[in-house]
Amino acid sequence: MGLVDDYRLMTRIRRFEERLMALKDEGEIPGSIHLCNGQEAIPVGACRTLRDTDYVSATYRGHGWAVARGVDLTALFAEIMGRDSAICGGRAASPYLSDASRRFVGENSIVGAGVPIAAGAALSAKRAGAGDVSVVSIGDGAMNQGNVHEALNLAAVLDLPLVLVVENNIYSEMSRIEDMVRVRQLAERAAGYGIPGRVVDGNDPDAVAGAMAEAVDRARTGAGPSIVEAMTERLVGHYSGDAQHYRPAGEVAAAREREPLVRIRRAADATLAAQLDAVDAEVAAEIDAAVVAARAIPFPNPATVKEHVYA
Ligand SMILES: Cc1ncc(C[n+]2csc(CCOP(=O)(O)OP(=O)(O)O)c2C)c(N)n1
Repeated sequence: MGLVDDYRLMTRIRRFEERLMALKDEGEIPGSIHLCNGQEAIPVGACRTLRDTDYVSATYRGHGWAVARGVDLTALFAEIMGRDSAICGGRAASPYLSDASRRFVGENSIVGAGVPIAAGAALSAKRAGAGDVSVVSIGDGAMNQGNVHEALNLAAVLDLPLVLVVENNIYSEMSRIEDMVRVRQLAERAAGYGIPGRVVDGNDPDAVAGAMAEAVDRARTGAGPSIVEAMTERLVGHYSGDAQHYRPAGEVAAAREREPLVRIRRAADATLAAQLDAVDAEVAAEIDAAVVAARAIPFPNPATVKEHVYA
C-alpha cells in the first residue's frame, strides 16, 4: 500500500461518515451515531498489516474499522439506515454492526466489552493453530474498565494472539484524559501485564502500520499480546448531537490542521495533488452509488422481529 492507497481508504471512511451525517439530517438514520472523523489513519494503518482470516473488533466508533476491513459500503449504509442489509439485516445499525465474511467480529456500544470478546476470538485462533490474530480497538476511557484488565491479563498468561489498539483521542465522552488517569501514556500499563506497549502517532498510517506489524508478528508467532496506543484527535463530537462546548476554544481548529488527510494534502506536489483529486472524485462516485443501492434495499419484514433473539 502506498500513500495514494492510504489516502483513498481514509477518504472513503471520511466521506462515508460525512454522508451518514447528511442522511441523519434528512431523517434516514434513526438514533445517534459516533464518528471517527480525524482517527481514520488508525484502522487504515492497522488493517494493512492483517490477513483476511484475522479477526477485528471495534467500538461504537468503529465505522472506520469496518470500511478498512473491506466491509461492503452498500451493506454498511443499508445497515445503518435500518434496512435489511446483507450484514446484520438492519438489527445492528451503527453501534453493533459486524460482518462474519470479513471476520469483522464487530462493534460494541458497551465500553471495553469488545476486549474479552476479542480475547475469545484470539483463543479460538490459537486453538485452530493457523496463526491468525485478533485485533481489538478501544478508546482511552475504556482502559479503566475492569473487564479490559481481566481480558488483558488472561491474554498475557495464555499467550493469546491479541493486539489491543487504544485510540487515545484525549476525551472519554466529555472528560479529558488528565482527569481520568495518572499515567502519562496508557501503553505504560502494558508493563503490568508483562507485555509490550508502544505509543505511536495515530494520525500517520505508516507509524500505526509499523507498530502494528511488530505486534501482529509477535501474536502470530505465539509470543502473546501487545498494546499499541495511537495518539489522535476527534474532529467532531462524541456523538452526532454533541456541540462540544467542553472543548477549549481553538482545539478543534488546531486538530484540523494536523489531521491525516490534511497532512497528505499539504505535503503533496502538483503530480500527487492531481492523483489525490482523482481519488476524491472516485470516492465521491463510489459513495453516491452505495447510497442509491442502499436506498433500494427494503426495510426488514416486521414478522421477523423475533428472529436472532435468544432468551
Ligand atoms: C460500560 C459502559 N459505561 C459507560 C458507557 C457510556 N459511555 C459511552 S461512550 C463513553 C466514553 C468512552 O470513551 P473512550 O473509551 O475514550 O472512547 P471514545 O468515545 O473516545 O472513542 C461512555 C462513558 C457505556 N456505553 N458503557
